[in-house]
Amino acid sequence: VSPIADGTTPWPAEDVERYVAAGYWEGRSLPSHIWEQAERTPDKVALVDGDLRLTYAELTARADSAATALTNLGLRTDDRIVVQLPNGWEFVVLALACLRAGIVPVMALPGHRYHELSYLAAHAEAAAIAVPDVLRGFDHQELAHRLKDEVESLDHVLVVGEDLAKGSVDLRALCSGADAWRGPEPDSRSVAVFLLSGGTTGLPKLIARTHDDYTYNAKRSGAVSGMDASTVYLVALPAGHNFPLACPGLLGALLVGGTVVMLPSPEPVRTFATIAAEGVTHTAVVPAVAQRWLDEYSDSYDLSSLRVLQVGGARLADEVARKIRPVLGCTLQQVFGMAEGLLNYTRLDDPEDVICTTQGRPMCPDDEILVVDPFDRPVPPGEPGSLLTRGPYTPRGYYKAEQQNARAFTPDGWYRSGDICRIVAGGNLVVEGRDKDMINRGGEKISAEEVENLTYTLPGVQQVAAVAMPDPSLGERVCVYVVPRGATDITLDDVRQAMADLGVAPYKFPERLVLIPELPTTKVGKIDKVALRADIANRMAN
Ligand code: J2J
Repeated sequence: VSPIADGTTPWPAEDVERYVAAGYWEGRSLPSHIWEQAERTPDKVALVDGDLRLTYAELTARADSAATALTNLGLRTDDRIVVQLPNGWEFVVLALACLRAGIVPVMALPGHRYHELSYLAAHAEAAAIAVPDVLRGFDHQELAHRLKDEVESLDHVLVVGEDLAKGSVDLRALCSGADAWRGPEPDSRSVAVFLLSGGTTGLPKLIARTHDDYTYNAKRSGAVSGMDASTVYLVALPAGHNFPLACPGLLGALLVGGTVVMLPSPEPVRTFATIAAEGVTHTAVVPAVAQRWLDEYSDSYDLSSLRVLQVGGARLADEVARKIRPVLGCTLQQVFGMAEGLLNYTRLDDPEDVICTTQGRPMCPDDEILVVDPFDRPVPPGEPGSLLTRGPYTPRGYYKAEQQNARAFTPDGWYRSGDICRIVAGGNLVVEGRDKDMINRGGEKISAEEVENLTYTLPGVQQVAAVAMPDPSLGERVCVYVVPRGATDITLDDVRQAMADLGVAPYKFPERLVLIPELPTTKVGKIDKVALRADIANRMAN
């Protein structure tokens, strides 16, 4: 039995049987499909990063060699590596090497800092961490060594960069060798990757995705977004996020023999030039980026190769959706997805109205969805309610999180997505809001509870509530309402500084603070966040 299996919640046997019988679970490891592809088209370009172009044969050879090198470092099947790498070829080679060797990458986000990474490394009991040396002025390598000193399980710091510190392993060298891989194929039911939950609790939760379910996740997504061997998929969002990773993302493209192009960010000028130069056919962005692309686009750019622009991660306004085809000349695909599993897509041949006003429908015939009232009773058709889901690629629990699982999953295994949805004609979902205490800052998910806990570390804070404030470009930003203790004067800078001192990811820092003598409460005595959200919207309008 695997050392991490006891932290996961397996699907019930009768569901497994159904998923296998229906062909969703193929009983093979995820990389076995990609290596098979490499056998078929060894000379096809698989990966492009700047001037570097790797064929399928070269990419899989590098990943094999990296798998062997990781094993030589002492890493074994089911060991975990926290991966926080920028979008570059090293990310892809390391991810494939891990999958090949059954080593489990924990997909951290670029913004994560000490506060998040120390927790992730400890909770996952990671044996290694992979980081850049310095990125955007932040010394990730130094932080990684601090973590290695503090987190008991952490033995190796793998670094991409020029300036390697003593004790760092050169990840580029590790990913450039030519050794064969001779280890066994990972079990298809074992954990392939750990993804991070979108943030509703004090600390992020880990989502264990298996080879069987994640392969299906990427393959079925690829079919729904029209991927084939002619696909050129651009990774512009952080590659460790579920969306660009596997929905269908870079893995989906590699599973069908397409080409993956890596860019460090979705900055419009460079992205447009790359789309033209590489003949990009598919890419994925969040609504804030789509808006920026619409604003920056002009006829001087050639985006004629782009067939599908996927937009998801936060609600896309209908008015913005309607501009995508006329301005950028491609088909919009709305994606309402979650690292927990369920993926909803508008289909490429849906009527324009469905594409522009809904967030699509589940990709799998055996995705189960329920829209319920606060007592978990199904609402009448067409009415808004909380979305519950189960299915062949939606795990039944978070990793080692009994308490959170009791809240986030029903006893019969439905995941409570926390989104308020309506089912409209054709079974499409419209996302109307949410009943989870999360702030969605341009697709980056921030737990209100976490921000509150961090703000409480200031001695002058008697009470605090974090809420989303509306924002024209990012959709939402973090606002904190603070009841000060006595006559203390608390400023936004105080709160931000406290969070910086604790090593919190900067995207979580509040961007507005409102001092208030007391917080409004509901009839049952809970903090009334609906009232606070209305209050901040009102303050901003005036
Ligand atoms: C409204 N809210 C949305 C949408 C996600 C593809 C796309 C996105 C994610 C993702 C993902 C939304 N409209 N179109 O993993 O593979 C909000 C919901 C949801 C939460 C999940 C993918 N698309 N959301 O965003 O795990 O609140 O995944 O429950 O980061 O984002 O967040 P996350």
